[in-house]
Amino acid sequence: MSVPTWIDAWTLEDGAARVRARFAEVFDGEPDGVWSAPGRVNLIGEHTDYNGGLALPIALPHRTYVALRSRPDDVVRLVSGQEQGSREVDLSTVAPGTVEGWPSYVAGLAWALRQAGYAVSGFDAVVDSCVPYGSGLSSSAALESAFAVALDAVHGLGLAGTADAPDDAGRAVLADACVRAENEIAGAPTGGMDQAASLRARAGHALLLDCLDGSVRQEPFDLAAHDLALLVVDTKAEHSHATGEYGVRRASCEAAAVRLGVGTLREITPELLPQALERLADGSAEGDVQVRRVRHVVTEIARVVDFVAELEAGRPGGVGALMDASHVSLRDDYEVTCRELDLTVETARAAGAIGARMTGGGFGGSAIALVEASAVEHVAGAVADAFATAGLHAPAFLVATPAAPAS
Ligand code: GAF
Repeated sequence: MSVPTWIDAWTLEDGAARVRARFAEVFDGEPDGVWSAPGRVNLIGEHTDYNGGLALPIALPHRTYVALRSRPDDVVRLVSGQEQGSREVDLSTVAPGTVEGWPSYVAGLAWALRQAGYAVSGFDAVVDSCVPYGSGLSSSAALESAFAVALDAVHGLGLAGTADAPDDAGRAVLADACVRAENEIAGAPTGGMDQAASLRARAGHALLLDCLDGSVRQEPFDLAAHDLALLVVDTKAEHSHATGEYGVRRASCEAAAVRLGVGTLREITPELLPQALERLADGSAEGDVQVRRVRHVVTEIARVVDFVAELEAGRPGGVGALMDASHVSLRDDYEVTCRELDLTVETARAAGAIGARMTGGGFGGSAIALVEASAVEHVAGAVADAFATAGLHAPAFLVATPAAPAS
């Protein structure tokens, strides 16, 4: 039996101490402060955000930490605990395509805040993270969101509120800036669920996000009270949304919406779905692809509604079939799973999971399994064994509990 590797979350104190100490070392002196923001897992509602749909993420205890000191000029100097050396960006030159790699998310955010009319200057910053990178757990949104609350604080923008009394409307503005940074400067055409989760989720709750109007509802989410647990499996199959297939999926949905004469696919209710699919199926290969993409989006939005109904009825254990159906839809209709994700889901189910599905954008990344609390080790061991037998990289595991947003 393989021994599962667990991805530990740093404590807030440890994360802050790491970036603070490194800051003193490389930038001489103290930062103005330390901020942090969580990664996320999405419980259900995948590839619905850019279609005006519903999603249900939780914030993870795994966070990205930033020690930052404002500068009077436009220079941004960045140091990461995950690499050697430093990066420098001149904020006055930031535009689509001008910044490479992870600094594009940070400089892009400062750029987006300026575009929105907020006076933001340069800064020196050290960043470090226990959100696994490239694992579909929103390391990029955690990075953007940590800088969003940092810049909000040092420039007194008054958007984030306090840790005890977060300002949701202001955080929605910060989330929009993060999305612009990601779409326009980092070049990843993502939807907005991840930034909303990192900035607007609440500890102990799942965030019901309505991407049509940006409204949110906090749904109490306490699996432990039901002797359940949410096991997250980082399959180590790397993915990136700045390249290729994610954008192709999004373009296909947008083209289908145009053909159907709707603003977003949210307007296609389950009742309207059969006739919409009939219209899209024009005998062409692209028509056939759009049929499957739209069927996923519409049924997935309906599954979010049903999932929330189970939670509100006090039956979190009743969502297993919805998770399984979500995975099948993402595998067969949306075609965003991969061998590692499918193997994880099949193995977890066979080992007794109540439900399992990929989470996030797919093409690699992570899957989640709802399990009896007493079965966490057993299911994780079964998945680790299955990967070893298949000759795949060893996956890593964590147990997700809904944690606090950026602060
Ligand atoms: C990625 C994107 F960043 C999100 O916006 C969302 O579309 C998700 O994939 C799929 O639900 O995480």
